[in-house]
Amino acid sequence: MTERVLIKDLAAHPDGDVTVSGWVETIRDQKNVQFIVMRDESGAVQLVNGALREPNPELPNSDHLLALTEAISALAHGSFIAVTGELRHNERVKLGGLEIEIASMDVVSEAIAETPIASDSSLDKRLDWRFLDLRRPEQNLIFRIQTTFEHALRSYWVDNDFIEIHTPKLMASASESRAELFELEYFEGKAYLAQSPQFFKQMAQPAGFGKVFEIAPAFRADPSFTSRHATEFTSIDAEMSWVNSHEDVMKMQEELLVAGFTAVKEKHGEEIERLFGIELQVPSTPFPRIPLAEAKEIVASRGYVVPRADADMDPEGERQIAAYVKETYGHDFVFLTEYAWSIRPFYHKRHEQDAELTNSYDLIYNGTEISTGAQREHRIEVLEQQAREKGLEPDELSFYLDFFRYGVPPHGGFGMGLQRILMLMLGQASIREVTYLFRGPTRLLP
Ligand code: AMO
Repeated sequence: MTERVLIKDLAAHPDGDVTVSGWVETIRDQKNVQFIVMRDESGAVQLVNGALREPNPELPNSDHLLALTEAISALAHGSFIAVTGELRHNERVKLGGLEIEIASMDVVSEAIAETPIASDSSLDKRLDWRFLDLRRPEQNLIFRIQTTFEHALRSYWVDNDFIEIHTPKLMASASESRAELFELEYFEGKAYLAQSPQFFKQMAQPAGFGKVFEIAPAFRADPSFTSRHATEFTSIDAEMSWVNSHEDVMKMQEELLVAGFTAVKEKHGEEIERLFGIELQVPSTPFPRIPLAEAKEIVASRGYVVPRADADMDPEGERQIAAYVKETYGHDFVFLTEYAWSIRPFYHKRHEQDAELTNSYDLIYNGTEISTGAQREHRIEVLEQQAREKGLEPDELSFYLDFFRYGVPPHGGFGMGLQRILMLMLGQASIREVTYLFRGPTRLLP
């Protein structure tokens, strides 16, 4: 057998002997000819065999051809096969303009003939059989896009002198709020799963790291079944020293996103258009910025009043402000800024001119929140006071408050949900579609 060739490389391969391997996607078993569409991680190719149904003593390889024909007839969808044959470029072949005439086929791993899911299966059923669902080319593309996107973010950060950190996910306290907290037994005591790397990414500031980032799991015991919530998701986090305000954080985040979207468009733009019917837009900078209070007025003037004047935008409010921004600025992103202190965590820095507001923002993309960012309060007395105001027990936070007692530069950062970005980028209805293995209140398997 010659060396395995990936299907995407066949177009540039000369006619002649090749070996390809992958799984059987479709079979057309006709009397005189058999066609297999075989897929691998890079694409699909048509394999063809001139069927021999009866022994033919005039053919020197009659036995071999008979056996091959029978083996193809017996093939189950999904089986993994390795095929050696003759590659022929032929414009009339719809699939990629080439085909391989099978010389020999090895059924490497047989599939059960009945496939448990079909193209019209429900999302839940597909997730039960996620490894089969992931064989679809759209799914394969999603995870290649994810790879490119994360790689571009990392490259941006590395080029800009950020240090990559890996903070622990087992914690002794809550990392955001006591709500949505997973508690687990930890030897003689209790531990909690990290809801965010918040405290430990901030620790890098007094540690003198300057600028840090992390891409890692975060856990939220959120019982909701919305399209945008998971109990475990991938959090993209950054934190940097010496920011003057949240504006510096937004500037970095928009540059970062431009780097990510540019890389995805360059590498996968055509396929995204072909498989998802979406022409990916690389956002221009600066992204529009609208103070939250003003955004609520704009939304109200469009006929939708966000319930509870003192609260965050609700999903409909987010959709409305995004529609306004799209109509007015032609932009898919908008920073909503200056959130009220009453709805922000204790570690956000209050506005110098107006203590009711904070130096913080949310980032909305295509009508859904993808990120929260802020300048942090770094003055220990103020931070302790803010923790008390939020009803937190400074004792329980002492490990965190200690970070601020030995000198710490002003700093700020953001957290951003990877799956939300992918969902919105690719026009998917739920983060379940873009999560390798989704975790929700009723899903721990597979
Ligand atoms: P926040 O709680 O807003 O902020 O989370 C940041 C981003 O994480 C994503 N996200 C989720 N994605 C899927 N399922 C969930 N249950 C879920 N919860 C959050 C969202 C959200 O915008 N420490 C702050 C960030 C900071 O200030 O640096 C934080 O965690 O995309």
